[in-house]
Amino acid sequence: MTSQNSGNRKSRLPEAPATRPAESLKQDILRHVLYSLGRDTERPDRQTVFRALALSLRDRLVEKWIASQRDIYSRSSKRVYYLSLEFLPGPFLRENLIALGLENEAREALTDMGFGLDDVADEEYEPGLGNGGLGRLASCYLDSMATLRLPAYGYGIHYAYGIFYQLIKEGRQVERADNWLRGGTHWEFERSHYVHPVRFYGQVREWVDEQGRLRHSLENATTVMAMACDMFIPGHKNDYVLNMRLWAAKTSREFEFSFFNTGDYIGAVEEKIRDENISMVLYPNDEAPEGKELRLKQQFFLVSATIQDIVRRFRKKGIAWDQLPRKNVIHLNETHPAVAIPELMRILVDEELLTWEEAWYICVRTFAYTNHTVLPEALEVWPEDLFRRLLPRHLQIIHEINRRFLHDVRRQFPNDPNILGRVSLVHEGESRWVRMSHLAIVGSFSVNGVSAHHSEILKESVFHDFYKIFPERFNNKTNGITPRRWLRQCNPTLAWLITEHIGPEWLTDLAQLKKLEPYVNSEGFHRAWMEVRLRNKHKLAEYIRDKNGITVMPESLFDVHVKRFHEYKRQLLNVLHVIALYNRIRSSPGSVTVPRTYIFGGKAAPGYYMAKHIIRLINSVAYTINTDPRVGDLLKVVFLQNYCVTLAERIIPATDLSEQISTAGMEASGTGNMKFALNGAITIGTHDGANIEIMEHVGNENLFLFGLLSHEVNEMRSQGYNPRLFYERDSELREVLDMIAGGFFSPSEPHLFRDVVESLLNHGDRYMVLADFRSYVYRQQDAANAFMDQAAWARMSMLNTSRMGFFSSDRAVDEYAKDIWGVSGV
Ligand code: GPK
Repeated sequence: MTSQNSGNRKSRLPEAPATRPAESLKQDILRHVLYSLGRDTERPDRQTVFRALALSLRDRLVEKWIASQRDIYSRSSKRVYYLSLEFLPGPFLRENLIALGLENEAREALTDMGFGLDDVADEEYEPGLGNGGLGRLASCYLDSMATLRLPAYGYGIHYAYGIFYQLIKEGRQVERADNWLRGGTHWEFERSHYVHPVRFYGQVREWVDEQGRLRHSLENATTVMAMACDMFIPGHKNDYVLNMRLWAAKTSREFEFSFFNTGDYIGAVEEKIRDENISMVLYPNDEAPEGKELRLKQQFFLVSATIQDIVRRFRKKGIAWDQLPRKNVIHLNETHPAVAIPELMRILVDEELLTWEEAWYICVRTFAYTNHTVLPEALEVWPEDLFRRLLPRHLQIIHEINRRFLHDVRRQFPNDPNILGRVSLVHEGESRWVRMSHLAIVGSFSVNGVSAHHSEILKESVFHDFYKIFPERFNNKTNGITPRRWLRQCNPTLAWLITEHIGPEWLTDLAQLKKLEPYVNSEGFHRAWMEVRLRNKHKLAEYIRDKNGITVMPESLFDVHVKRFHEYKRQLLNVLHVIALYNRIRSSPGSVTVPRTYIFGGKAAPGYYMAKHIIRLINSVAYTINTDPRVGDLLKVVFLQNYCVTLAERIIPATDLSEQISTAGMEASGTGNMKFALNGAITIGTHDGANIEIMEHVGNENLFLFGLLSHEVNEMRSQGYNPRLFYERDSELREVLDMIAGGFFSPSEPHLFRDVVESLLNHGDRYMVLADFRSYVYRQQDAANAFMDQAAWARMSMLNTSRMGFFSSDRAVDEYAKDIWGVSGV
């Protein structure tokens, strides 16, 4: 104790020694309030306290990150680079507190300052740098890579505007810009001194050097700078921290100097703005690429800056280029960053002067590719003209890759000349398109799907020709989710109950949840389990009352359908059933006995007419039902606006029934399905994606599967599916569709929802909604019956949680590390 302290007793109570973690955290918070945020420490507001706490945690993260980097470096480990145009990390505060083991300390420090941790955490605005499943998967995987201590780096784009903020106005989706940086960035470090040039456009110059070699260089290119912004991803209580490096576009220096000479000041600034537009906004399309030039620029921007980073680190080792694949693996999250393949070729051939054969040998051993969708409209293609204009040298390289590839294929399949057109990297027809998935497959040593079912579909149909050519490249890695965020953080009371019974090891070894099974027969555990779940439902009911002004019964069956709006995900099928229930209530009171609360949430791409129309239909149906006095508490329909990670964390722990009802063969995996089941919700779903594996793990008796199998979907289609037959044969379905078409839910605009019904009856019902309607209705009845027996339902719920161990992202990432990347923890 210092003499100053001991001499100061009169004026203050003795403070606890500053070594106590809670006290030292409090001191750090106050220091940041004053010195980093410039606010009075006497009366900081909640937002200021949140920021100061975030900065205090960033201090701890950066120390651990430096140490982790030194470890990787000193061991000369093989590195994993995970390239993704999207990351959807969600709010960081709680996750970082849990990972650093500082939750209690933070609570104590804040209480001391007169704040509650929950209130402070609610101040955080999440970075929405992704659309949905694909971006969220990337973030779960970074969490697991950190927990497994893998020498890994996430690379993406620092969009100034993330996914739009969704408002529901008069039942319609309205998009608002998501200015997530408005409040400043307290989690990241901007490396303003640390930039890479990225070059677009220009012309390729061919020339012969003194050694007589044919050389290629780009002339008159436009240069934009990529500035690194680093965010830290800690492993779970292991002192290990990874970096997610996001690139922001900055105008080039040369340019800033040059405009002084031209005298056109405003024109120069306009050009600067144009350059910096590259990282301005995330494209809000899920599984339907927009095909805009700016998007291809974004892809190359990420790729070029990242490859420069990778090459810079590799060069420091001073070893030969052929060692690159032994020291690095570059993972492509979908085809969005696939232009990395020709970019690495360009560097090796044009700049490092390797032969084509040497360079290609290196490339194909360096890249691995994950496919996330089989929807034909989602398979990325670019007009060849656009490619030539923006990336002329890369197009030449793609042509050369293709020429050599087709040459080999011709030799391998001399009797199948048509295969060449099917597998070519360039689609040749009226117009020519570069096929990014073909490029990714040809340039990678590994191609994986994201569920067992999806990976089979890739081999059997979508990429069947490639499977014949490269059978050894194809493999499956079933998706997983991080149990830290998707149980421990979003459902702390359930997590606590679990830990109380089986200890905390499940947090990093989810298979341990199996140990809960003996407790499913314990009455005490039953009761506690259902109490926790009911409390979660109470909290969500309060939120619904606050936000939507609708009172829902916490005891009712919470039936939840949250995810992006897309026709294949069939929110429409759900609402058809809701209307059928409504009709039953009206026509034969007493026939519906289980009260239900339907909860919908999700964004539609702003240009996706039908998806937005379905949102509007759901809101209209909700209004009709919620205001019909005959319905009372039996049925409530709620649309929660702006579905995002933060909202998912509120909804999932309060869900009884999880809707996973895509047309069989169309959902690559799903990860929402896993989050719900892990938290004890029961799935109603189709035989699609990871639902099938969830069924295999939790048992067929503990979920409700229904509908056509994917081969039946195909057969029905090829035999000429006629949706009208279902309409004519099924009077309940007919009544529902007639009501929608006749304006029952839109009395002031009777034709409003006609297009929706038309798409089903007269435009082929591409997603087989009508074909699956009857079996869905039956399965929903089974679910309602099961819910009536609360003890049996509780049992199903507990068995779901206890059997979900396989779906941890730790398991998934471990498989990637062992089977694809060839890396292990440091
Ligand atoms: C797939 F292709 C895409 C895409 O552009 N966006 C996206 O979120 C999803 N996905 C699939 O739809 C899900 O089935 C899958 O679980 C998820 O990616 C992660 O693999």
